Amino acid sequence: MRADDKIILVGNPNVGKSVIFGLLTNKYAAVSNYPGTTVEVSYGDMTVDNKRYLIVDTPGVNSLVPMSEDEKVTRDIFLQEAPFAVVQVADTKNLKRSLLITLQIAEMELPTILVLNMEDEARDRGIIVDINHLKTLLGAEVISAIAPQRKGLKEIKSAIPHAVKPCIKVRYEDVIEEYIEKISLLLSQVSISKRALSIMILSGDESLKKWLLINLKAEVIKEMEALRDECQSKVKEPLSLLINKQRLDAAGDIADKVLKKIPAEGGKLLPFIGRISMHPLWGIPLLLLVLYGLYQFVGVLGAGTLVNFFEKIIFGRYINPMAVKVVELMIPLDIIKEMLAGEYGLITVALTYAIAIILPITATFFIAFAILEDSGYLPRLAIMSNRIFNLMGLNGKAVLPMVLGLGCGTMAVMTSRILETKKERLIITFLLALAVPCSAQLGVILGMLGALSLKAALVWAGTILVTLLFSGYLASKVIKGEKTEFFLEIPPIRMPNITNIMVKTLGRIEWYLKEAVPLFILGTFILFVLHKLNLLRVLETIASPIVVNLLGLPEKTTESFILGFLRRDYGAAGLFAMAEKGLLTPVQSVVSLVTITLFIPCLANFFMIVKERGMKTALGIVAVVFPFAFLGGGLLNWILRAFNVTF
Ligand SMILES: Nc1nc2c(ncn2[C@@H]2O[C@H](COP(=O)(O)OP(=O)(O)OP(=O)(O)O)[C@@H](O)[C@H]2O)c(=O)[nH]1
Ligand SMILES: [Mg+2]
Repeated sequence: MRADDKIILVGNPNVGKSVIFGLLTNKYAAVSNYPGTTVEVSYGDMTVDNKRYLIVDTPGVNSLVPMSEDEKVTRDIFLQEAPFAVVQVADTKNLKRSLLITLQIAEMELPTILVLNMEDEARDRGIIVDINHLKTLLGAEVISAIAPQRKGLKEIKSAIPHAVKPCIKVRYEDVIEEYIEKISLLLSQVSISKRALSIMILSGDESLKKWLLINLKAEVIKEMEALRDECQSKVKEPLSLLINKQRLDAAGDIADKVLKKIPAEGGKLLPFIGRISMHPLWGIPLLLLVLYGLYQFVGVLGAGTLVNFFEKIIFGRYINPMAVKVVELMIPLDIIKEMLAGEYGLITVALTYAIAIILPITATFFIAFAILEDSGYLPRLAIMSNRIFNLMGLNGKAVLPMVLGLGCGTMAVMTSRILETKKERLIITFLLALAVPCSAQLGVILGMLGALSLKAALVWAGTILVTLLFSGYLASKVIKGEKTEFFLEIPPIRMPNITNIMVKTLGRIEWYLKEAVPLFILGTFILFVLHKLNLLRVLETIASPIVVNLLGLPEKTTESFILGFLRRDYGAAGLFAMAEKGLLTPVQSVVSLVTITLFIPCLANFFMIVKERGMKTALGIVAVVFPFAFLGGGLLNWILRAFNVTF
């Protein structure tokens, strides 16, 4: 058995690569109905005929000449690994676009299998592909598939050991061909063909530079660059454009030969919903409906009914009294007793908050969010908000990470890789840290606001939105860099897949229990220690000018802010518990909620920012966000009191 037989799964964004990866390897990779779900490579094993292969799932690409960071990840895989074969997953509805990538892989001279996925949706639109003819034209295996129904899966598996190099070849115009030859002569053998690499170099792919510097001598690179400039001087259009155009023509020719149109047989309802969801006017009632549904499901069912049940009944009547009794009986030391079941007890506070308050809320939010992710609504929301985001120097594509931030800011920082410029990525990271509440926190906030009034909810949402727009606008003025054109692939509206939603929700709950709950226990323990050393009082006194005078909150709120350092949702949960006990007036509730929403990102998010943008940026963001949160809360407090607003 050779361990190095790698199979690379590639294709355009949102075509089903991760579904196929999951089926081949029995390993779950996130699947959603929007482009850019996968931004990092994942690996899994598969065995065919007693032979093991390593399957590599990659971020979707529109071309193997990368435009954004996630596309670069995929291109780099080709340069680093010499794959045994490439499985290209294509959307049958978009054959021409897919063939553009097929031609690039063929240029690399790698054994290839082309999977024409989403056959069901293509058929609904009356699109049929002559598979046999396409096989002959490409000189490689072509398999049609409907991944979620496992159709084509067996065929893919059994084709992998016999994959062959496609024989199709794009001939570029003579000058380009001449220079491809010349540059090839300077190259030594790499994992992809010299011809493919020469074409990449001619395309002027900047992101290739680092790799070239490592693998070639400086004078060779200089010579190649001179050749490229020479070639450029002999043609009118930019070489990259010309090369792409000629490849596109070739892809178009093939598509024309194999595509057949039949009468469409698909339903009308889903496409109709898809259209109105982006309509400048009708899109708004639909958005309100979605928000209302979210509020009912997360705010009323999750934060109301379920929390009540878990907190008051399960924990309040059974677990906590029992824990107190058991601790009383079993533990001899008073201090340990207090640590487990006292005012800052690990069982009576940490577990109760984590399991009885936050878990039901996050679980309902995870379900709702997974449904939205699977339906294809999120990219449509991006289109709708394009204009607002333009004000902030961002395009609608940036809404995607923002909306995903409502799920989890940490993941969203990673998704910002789909944005093309550094400026956009930086602004998004900043806004995510400042003003986008994550699912856990949002749920708790919704729950608290639900108990107050609609007016309170509107004031909270309004303040956050104004802050978002204002700081986004400022950031776009301060941070230098160019703006890119808006281009976002809109997938069709699909019926959400129950299994996928369940797998995803369970995966996220598992993540929550494993990573978040221990942190919460740690947070409560820190509070306990501070309390025992009498430092809590000292801290509260130090924070008093800000918490009491500026924000107009009770001193005890400082504890929630301390918890908020670990995770913002714990901060919110602390407030939730205070409000439940009647320690916060409605105005104080709203002010504290706004402050905790704007509060610094949680630890996990902070580390992700460090990983993606570097320590300096991360610290810079915290240094801006922290005072901003208190100033924002303070300002709101002042306005609410000045105008005598009640809720
Ligand atoms: N109707 C239909 N839907 C499919 C098919 N294959 C995948 N999907 C859906 O298409 C969406 C995208 O699937 P993913 O596996 O996440 O796509 P991907 O290619 O990994 O996407 P990125 O990681 O964003 O590049 C999901 O909502 C899937 O459920 C298919 O054959 N038919
Ligand atoms: Mg994927």
